[in-house]
Amino acid sequence: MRRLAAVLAVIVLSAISQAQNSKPTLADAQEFMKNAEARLSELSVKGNRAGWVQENFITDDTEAISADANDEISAATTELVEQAKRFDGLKMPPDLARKFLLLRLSLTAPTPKDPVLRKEMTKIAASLDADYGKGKYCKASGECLDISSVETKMAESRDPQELLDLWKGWHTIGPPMRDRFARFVELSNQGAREMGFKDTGALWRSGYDMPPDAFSADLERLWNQVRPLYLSLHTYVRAQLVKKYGPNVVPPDGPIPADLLGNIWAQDWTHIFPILGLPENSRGYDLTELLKEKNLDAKGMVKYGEGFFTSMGFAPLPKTFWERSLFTKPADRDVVCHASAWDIDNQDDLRIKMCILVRDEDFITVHHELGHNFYQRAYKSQPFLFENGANDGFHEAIGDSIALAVTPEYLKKVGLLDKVPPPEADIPLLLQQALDRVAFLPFGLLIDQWRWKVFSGEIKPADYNKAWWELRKKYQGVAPPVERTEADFDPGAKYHVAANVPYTRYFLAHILEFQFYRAMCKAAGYTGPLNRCTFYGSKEAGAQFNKMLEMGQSKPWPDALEAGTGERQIDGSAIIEYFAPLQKWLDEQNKGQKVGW
Ligand code: X8Z
Ligand code: ZN
Repeated sequence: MRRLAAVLAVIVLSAISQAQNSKPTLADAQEFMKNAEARLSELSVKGNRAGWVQENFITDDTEAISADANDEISAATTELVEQAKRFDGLKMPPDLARKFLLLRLSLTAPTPKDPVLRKEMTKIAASLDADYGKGKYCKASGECLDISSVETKMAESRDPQELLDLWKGWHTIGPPMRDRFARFVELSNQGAREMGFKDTGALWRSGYDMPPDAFSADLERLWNQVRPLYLSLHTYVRAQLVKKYGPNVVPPDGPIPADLLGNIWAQDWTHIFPILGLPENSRGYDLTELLKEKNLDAKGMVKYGEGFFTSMGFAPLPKTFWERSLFTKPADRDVVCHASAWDIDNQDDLRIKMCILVRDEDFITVHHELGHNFYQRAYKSQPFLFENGANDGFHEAIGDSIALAVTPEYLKKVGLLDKVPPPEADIPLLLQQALDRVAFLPFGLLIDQWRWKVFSGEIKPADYNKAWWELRKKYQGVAPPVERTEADFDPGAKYHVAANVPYTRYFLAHILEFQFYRAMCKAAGYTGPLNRCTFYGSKEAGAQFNKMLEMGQSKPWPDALEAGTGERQIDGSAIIEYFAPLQKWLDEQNKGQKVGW
């Protein structure tokens, strides 16, 4: 009898386990995804609140709270990715299959399954972000400069000694991050491998609706398209800097010292316009001056940004945006000043956090950040996993494409400028624009060329800094202004490395934004030269743009691109067309000069 009972028990148990192992159905997958999205959505709100507080009030406690919240998100995501494996091979409708794909890609810092290692990693991530936010250059005199002061001084000073001192000073924030960064790379790679990726870089490259290698090849194609334009600009700027500082400081046929370009990372050269050999008033106006003349404050600048979007038919920002955003640097505490846009509840609680200065560069950045917020609101009715940019480059390009439409004609329309400058001002205005958008291109590309190799192990910690400068020379044609060694960790002095934000998105954005801009000009019925087009007030342009925005990440990005522009490829022809008159002019000026370094 006993034996029979035992046999029966075995039979029953094996039937139960068979039922559990039996092939899951489509209904199971739908149910799983519904629950997964609900759980992640709730955790993301918690994570956003913790992140907001941490970056607005940097203390040991807020750092710990934020690390905990991220730990919870990572734990849940890793667990869901693991559980989702049982649906591998199940035939699903494209929408659902896309959600499973996006779930696997959703962590930019994939964590190991082991909770001890996972906690170690989320703590490191929070501490690096906080270190950057707290970062200061403290001089021997005891005076300390935060990033806003360093940036202002780098923009204004023309004294090579002072520039060098500021450059070296800011880069002292890097070395203390080095060991934690290396450990972060190890742990995150372990997490990526456990999810089935070769390493974290491979995971990042998988987010573009094509195989990761095809994406790398596409970047190369785009870079080759715009590289000649960059070289023309580099050659002209270098020749002018040789005139200003002499051949002993700036080698006429070598890379440009990275501290002379008006920006601590040499990624945006707009501030050196006055030393580039053009007459002082050649642009017809100086946006910084206009903003100051109008006595605009930080909030006033954001109001102008909002006004551009509403003129195109977008609804105004909610009241809470104005109550909860941070527009100016608080005097009494450390905050992460690096500008960012937030969508706290994945619905209407939109905010920006930015230490705005009344100057042209920040006017553009305000539009950049609002672009994120208007995108977020446009896709808020999508399911949770589709609440994102078509790809991350789209998210970065929205506000920038609006900022391109901040032309003299626009400034006149909104009462910031009295008289539109004559056509002769076009070259100076285009040069000004190129110092921002074209100078940035190689920088936008190289950060992740470095990080992808760091994640793959091709660049070892012992070569972090050497490899960094090799890439900066190769792509940007800049050199460190003073000898560097492996006691330095210069990548850590850039926010996105410290905060683990992927960077290729900005390279893509700087190409896409011209495509968006050209398409909106067309939608607005504009037919003149591209660089003078504004679509301020065009409801047609707004409606067309919105078609792309409201899709979020629900479809592969070429579908979204098509909805917004009629094109299916990311392509440099719009940026080339925009700058064509300038490139012709630059090449005439550059006759007889060596191109490259
Ligand atoms: O980080 C940003 C934005 C926030 S997403 C201000 N940008 C990059 C940078 O500052 O390095 C915009 C341009 C490139
Ligand atoms: Zn951005």
